[in-house]
Amino acid sequence: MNYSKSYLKSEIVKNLGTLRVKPETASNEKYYKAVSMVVNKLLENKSKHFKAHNASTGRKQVSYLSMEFLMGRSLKTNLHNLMLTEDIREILKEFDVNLSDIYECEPDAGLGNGGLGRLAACYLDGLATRGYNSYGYSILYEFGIFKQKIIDGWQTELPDNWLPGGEVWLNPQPELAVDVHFGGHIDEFWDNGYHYSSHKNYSVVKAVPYDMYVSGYNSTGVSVLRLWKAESPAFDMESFNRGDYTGALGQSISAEAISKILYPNDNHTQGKMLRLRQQYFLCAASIADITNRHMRDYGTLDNFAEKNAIHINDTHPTLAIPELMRILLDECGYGWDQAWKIVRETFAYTNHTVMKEALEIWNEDIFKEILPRIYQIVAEINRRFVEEMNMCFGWDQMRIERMAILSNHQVRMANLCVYATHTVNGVSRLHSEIIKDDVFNDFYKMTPDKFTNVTNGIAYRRWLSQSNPALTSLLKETIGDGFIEDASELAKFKKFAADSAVQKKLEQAKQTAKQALADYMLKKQKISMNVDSIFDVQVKRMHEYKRQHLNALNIITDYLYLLDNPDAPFVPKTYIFGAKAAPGYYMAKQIIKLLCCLSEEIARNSQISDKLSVVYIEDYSVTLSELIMPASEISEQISLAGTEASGTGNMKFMLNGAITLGTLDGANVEIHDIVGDDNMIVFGMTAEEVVQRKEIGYSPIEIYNSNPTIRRAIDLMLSGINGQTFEDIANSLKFNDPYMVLADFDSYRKAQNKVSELYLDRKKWNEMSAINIAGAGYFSADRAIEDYAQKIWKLN
Ligand code: 26W
Repeated sequence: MNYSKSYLKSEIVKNLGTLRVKPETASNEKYYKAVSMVVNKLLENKSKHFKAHNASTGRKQVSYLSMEFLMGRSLKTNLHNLMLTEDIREILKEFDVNLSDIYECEPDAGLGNGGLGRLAACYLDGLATRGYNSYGYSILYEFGIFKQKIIDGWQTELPDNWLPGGEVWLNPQPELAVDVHFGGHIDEFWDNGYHYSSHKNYSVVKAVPYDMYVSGYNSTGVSVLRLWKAESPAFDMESFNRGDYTGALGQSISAEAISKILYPNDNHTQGKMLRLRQQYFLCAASIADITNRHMRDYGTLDNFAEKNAIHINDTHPTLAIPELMRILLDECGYGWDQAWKIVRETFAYTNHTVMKEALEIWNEDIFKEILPRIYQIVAEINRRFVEEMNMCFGWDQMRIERMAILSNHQVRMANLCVYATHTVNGVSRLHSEIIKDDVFNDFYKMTPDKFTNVTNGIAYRRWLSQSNPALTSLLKETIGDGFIEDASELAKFKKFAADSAVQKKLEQAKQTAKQALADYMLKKQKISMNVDSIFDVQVKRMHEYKRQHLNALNIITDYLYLLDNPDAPFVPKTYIFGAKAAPGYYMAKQIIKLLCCLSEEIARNSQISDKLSVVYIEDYSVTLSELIMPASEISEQISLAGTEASGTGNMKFMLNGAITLGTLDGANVEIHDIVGDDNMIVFGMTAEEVVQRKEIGYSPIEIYNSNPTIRRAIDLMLSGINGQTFEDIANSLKFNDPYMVLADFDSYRKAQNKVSELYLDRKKWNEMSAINIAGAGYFSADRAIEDYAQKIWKLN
């Protein structure tokens, strides 16, 4: 579809009118809204055409169920994907308005915590670009991931009220609202030799869908992200008239709570009732929507699995499985075996973490109380499963116990997922091996063919052509513009890696981006940055397994070295951090405080601060990552090997020419495969060595006692940094060190020294940088989606 500039201009003016402002006097906010309304309309129209095409060809539909979609901003990416950026820029110029200023008026749609939610958002882009018939399903949280404010080094959380600026992208579909039932009890009876059950006394929550459109790049495809808002059903007049005033009101209060706020936990479950309600709300509404559409198109669910692939993004939407069983059994009259066959051919599941504390387990009594019918179905799935297992492995009751879905008064979501789906995948090669060898080993032995790998990918245009214009022009000049559509063409850049003219421009592009980040930090946090120092960056959620405190320990060591040797040669470094901690994760908040205290203490020492500085970027977000990735020179990916499932930030850094300083963990392994030892700085134990080291017994206190460098750094935490002491971190490292920070410290420090040495040879450095950019094509979401489409969803 082609839209003329004059048409776009008149539409913008018209929408300003709707907003009751004149073009001459409208604020940037109003322009942001008006332009977004125009773009949203174009998307709606494009989506309509795409849906009509899909319906007429009877194509299989992918439904990606996820409790999180970390979308970030929409205007810039939609303009880019619709190839309208330049037209809109010129139109706005005619009104004396700057396009990049109006981008800044958009809040992030922060409907996710971190990697898992951002991956889901990237996949909507990939699905649309590859032209697949796709829906994302999630919850319309009124408040997304909290805003982080650091007060005296301590994280505080503020509500993220994103809807006032964000709702221009939401298209309500009230006619598609569905009811979701909670609580009550099940009446069972026999009639004519048939067994019936009926759900009584439930309370109703209304699920209203709001659609957000995501255009593909240079394709006719559009993904629909359908977000469910919870509402109380029409006021309960009956209870009101009966005099049950609180009952009539009470229902509406609890209904709306369901879509109020995103749980801010990453990799840690708390087993809260509201969270279970959220999960069932998403699953029941989405399954109703998918089956309703299918019935409208085909009039039967017999061919449901042939026409639908439903993907479960981690275990959070597992309840979609028993919910589809419920629809087939209770509402469509299928027998168990028929229904089970449809279910198993429909669902696939991705695991995103090996952390034990992230495994979702629900208390059986709570589960039964909130979801009585779903509980019965899960219990029956478990009964049949255990029966099946007893026939095969009756001699191994321990194994059956480990694999059971119900056990110990708990419902184990991961076991249900693995048993009920046709395919289970991990998110990087190493992670997929760990799943088979460890996390789901019992299941792997039973059904090895069920397990596969799809290495994660990113919507790379967001972090390259939309965020790094200087690098993008250099790439266009050297390899043409094919890479914007086909990431594998980035490989062509490799032959320019040693070209000194290209290297010079590459270095200039990096300098421009570093300056942009420095400008932002000065304006926003009143912090000035030395743009001639190495920008060494670790941005991701704050978690002990990601080892931001290993990074801190090395900085402390640098600091002590410079205190002793103020005049020693030292390659200037700026260590940059950005991370949110789960609000209840005390140790993570302590690590934030440690980093902030280090930052302040070092900044006060003017002899040292031009060589060494620490910058903590407040409120890390998708939008900030778009500023940070282009400015980065070192990508810190330093998790303990075997703990980070994949990582996706690592891919964004590489794409922007940062050198990875990392362990062989997650997708770092694949980055290493692509660029080799010469172009990545690897350190630390391998996943195998970690296992061995734990087997022989790991004693951090022995390292502390025998390694004076480590001892001195930890002792400084105890004696005080910027007037604060950090006993909890120090003692955890000395006496427990669950993520083996001390075991990897020496190796990490050597790697850091190697960074400084390499940076002195700028020719070599720029060459490494170019080789990383050239190697990043594999990590495109377009490729990852193609892998899912072929290996798992069987699309064509
Ligand atoms: C319910 C608590 C909870 C919340 C979120 C448990 C687990 C999660 C996620 C699974 C955590 C997560 O985001 N995992 C990340 O997924 C990314 C995308 O696959 C990977 O790149 C990261 O390595 C992984 O940590």
